[in-house]
Amino acid sequence: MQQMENGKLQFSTPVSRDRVISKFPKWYTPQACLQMKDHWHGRVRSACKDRAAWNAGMKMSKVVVVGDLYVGKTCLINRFCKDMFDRDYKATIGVDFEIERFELSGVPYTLQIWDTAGQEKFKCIASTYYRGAQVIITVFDLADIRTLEHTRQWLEEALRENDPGSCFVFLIGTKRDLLSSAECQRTERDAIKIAAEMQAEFWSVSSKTGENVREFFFRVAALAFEESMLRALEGGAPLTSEPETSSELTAA
Ligand SMILES: Nc1nc2c(ncn2[C@@H]2O[C@H](COP(=O)(O)OP(=O)(O)O)[C@@H](O)[C@H]2O)c(=O)[nH]1
Ligand SMILES: [Mg+2]
Repeated sequence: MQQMENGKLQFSTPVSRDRVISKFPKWYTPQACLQMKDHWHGRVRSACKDRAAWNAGMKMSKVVVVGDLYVGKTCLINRFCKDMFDRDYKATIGVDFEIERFELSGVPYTLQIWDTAGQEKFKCIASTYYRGAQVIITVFDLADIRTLEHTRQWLEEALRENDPGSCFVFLIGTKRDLLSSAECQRTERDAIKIAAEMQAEFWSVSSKTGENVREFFFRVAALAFEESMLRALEGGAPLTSEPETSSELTAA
């Protein structure tokens, strides 16, 4: 249930219980992760306790999903947003994004998750699709190594429409269920190297079985939320993901 009030989107229903994130979600592998701490930034922790502070913050992030046709982008979004897997799913023309509402450390937060609606077929996605993204999810098929090689180009294209350093980048290998564990390990090793080059966090998932899908999106929500809060608190200054200093920890 949502309605417009003073030009702002208002939600009249509470966030569903399975979207409540109380603990900072963990990375998939330490070899390719955006940051390794397992708790909220001290300033964010204190701000979360203060309603006035978080009311001033940004409460929505745009997430764009890119990658070759058929790698499983739509299935990934559907598994998380609708908890379904449909082998014959076809993107509905005209529907561009899903809205997912979370509650993190008691604070409401929304992800706007954009699907390409088939534009990637022509290897040419409209620039409005990328613009203003805080999170870029580059997707490849673990069972088709060429799609991994193409992720660099997809990322380059997405970054062209955004300020350098303003986006979180994820590299996602899908269809894990189709590979033996030996095959999976081999491909993951290659993917981790590319993720490091791209300064991306790597995850390996299956939308068919649901493996790691929820964990992955919780991680996306947590990192985007934390960064938005910090940006709001710091008045728009660019952020680093450096570890907290001891003074920040004691201040919390
Ligand atoms: N086995 C398996 N098949 C998948 C998985 N994810 C997607 N697929 C299949 O891959 C095909 C393309 O998926 P889709 O999400 O439409 O790809 P998109 O073009 O990147 O959006 C479909 O036939 C899906 O059923 C997965 O995790 N496991
Ligand atoms: Mg699709």
